[in-house]
Amino acid sequence: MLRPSAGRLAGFAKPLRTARSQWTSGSRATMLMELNNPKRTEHTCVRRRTTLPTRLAPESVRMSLISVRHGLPVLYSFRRCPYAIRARLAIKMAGVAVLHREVLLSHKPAELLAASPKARVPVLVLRDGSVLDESLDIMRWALALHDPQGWARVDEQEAVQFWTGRNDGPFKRALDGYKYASGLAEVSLQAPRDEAVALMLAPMEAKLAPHRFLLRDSPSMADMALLPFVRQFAACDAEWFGRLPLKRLQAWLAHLTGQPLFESVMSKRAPWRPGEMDTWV
Ligand SMILES: N[C@@H](CCC(=O)N[C@@H](CS)C(=O)NCC(=O)O)C(=O)O
Repeated sequence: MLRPSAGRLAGFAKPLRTARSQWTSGSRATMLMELNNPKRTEHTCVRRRTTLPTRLAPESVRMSLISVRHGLPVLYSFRRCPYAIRARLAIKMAGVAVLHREVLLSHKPAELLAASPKARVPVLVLRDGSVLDESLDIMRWALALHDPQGWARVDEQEAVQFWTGRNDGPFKRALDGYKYASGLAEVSLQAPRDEAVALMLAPMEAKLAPHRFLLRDSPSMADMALLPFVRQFAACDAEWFGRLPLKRLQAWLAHLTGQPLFESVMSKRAPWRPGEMDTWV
């Protein structure tokens, strides 16, 4: 179970090679080191179907010991964090087994701070001790190992960068302005809300006219990386969002958040405490 068969590994050879050219972030060196590590097969533990319970039952203790011995990557995550959600989506889609440590942002464990002084989630600590602490890098890492639905395509790299750049920059700032103004006077939330619609949601609506998803008729990394943020925007005032003349975007959001994949990465977990049994993603 924990060591992928030769057939599975052979299946990974192509995605691993193609993804290498897509990495442009600061963690590139770290990830190349990881992929060049001949032992990488030991942590690319793949479960095709995620049937294991998210909390380890007593009978799973043996499995847990095996996984610890094999040193699975450790994911520090926070359930509602949109960056962590996108990372979990890619990890789950790839079927890569990682140990999940749910974090309270108000009480971050020392292990997380030691791994990444940025003190943000998500953080993925790999078997060789290298660290990925940018959500998009974690997505690329997971999809480079296995990308059964072709979310990450080399020829879409620029488009993904365009959308995620706009999302993680100006849209996130407007979203925060809107979110934190919710409950205050209407006038203080209008400006960031309108800005978010103008710079992100309306252009997304336009992109969804020729095809069902942002770049094509099937979901890509762009869709999955933006989804948690659009969801957060919509949740600020679901009624108001529902009245927007953005029918394609609303259908896109409802469809993707209604998928079992999305639901499965949103399951509730108790915060991890040092010394406690880890759970699987
Ligand atoms: N650029 C980072 C951003 C991650 C981030 O900002 N995460 C937030 C939670 S949604 C965080 O950990 N904030 C630290 C805090 O609130 O203490 C990424 O893409 O992973």
